[in-house]
Amino acid sequence: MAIIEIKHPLLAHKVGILREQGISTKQFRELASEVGNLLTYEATRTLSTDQVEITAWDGSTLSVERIAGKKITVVPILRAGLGMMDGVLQLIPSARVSVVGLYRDETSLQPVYYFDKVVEDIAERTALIVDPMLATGGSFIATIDLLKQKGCKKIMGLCLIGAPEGANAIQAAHPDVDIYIAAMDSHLNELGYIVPGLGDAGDKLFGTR
Ligand code: U5P
Repeated sequence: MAIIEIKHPLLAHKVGILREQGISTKQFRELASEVGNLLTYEATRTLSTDQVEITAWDGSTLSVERIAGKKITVVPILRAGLGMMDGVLQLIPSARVSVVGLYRDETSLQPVYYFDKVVEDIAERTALIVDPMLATGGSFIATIDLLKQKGCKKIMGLCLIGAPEGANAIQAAHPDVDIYIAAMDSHLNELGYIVPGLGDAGDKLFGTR
């Protein structure tokens, strides 16, 4: 299983507003972050917990659950991934952040690498990649390649909207990686935009168009 579309009324509602023409930068930012938050809640269902003993309010010893062993690093793909990151960090406030800089060449649609700053102990952490749009899948695949090269063993992804082309590409390249997605759309147009989609997520988040 690699692509997990989360069906939830709150997600459907918020993604519907994100698609509206003329949405303000402020509202787009708020909603992208909220969807990131809701997807994090779903993706982290698979984390395992350990039992630990605490001293409870009345002085008694109590066994409670704590998220086990390996810690998380959030991996926003620059720049659009930053728009979902705050929502993720609200639920996992102590997560380290590993940034990967890629842009998509407008003609070839291939991802072009320009920067990364990944935590040193990546081999010990679960990576949670965030990028709002899964179009050709090139950006996600390049990021997963990079993280695996650095020794990362457990990788998940969060995405607002995906296209079947990208979903198939990830399933073929990295079947071990689960991507949690709020909406799966119809197809890509000739410019590599998701249809119906929401346009350019980076421009909407940063107000650059
Ligand atoms: N992208 C959009 N809107 C689209 C399609 C792609 O904003 O309709 C951008 C996203 O910013 C994302 C990147 O980071 O392209 C993913 O493209 P791809 O590498 O999956 O083709």
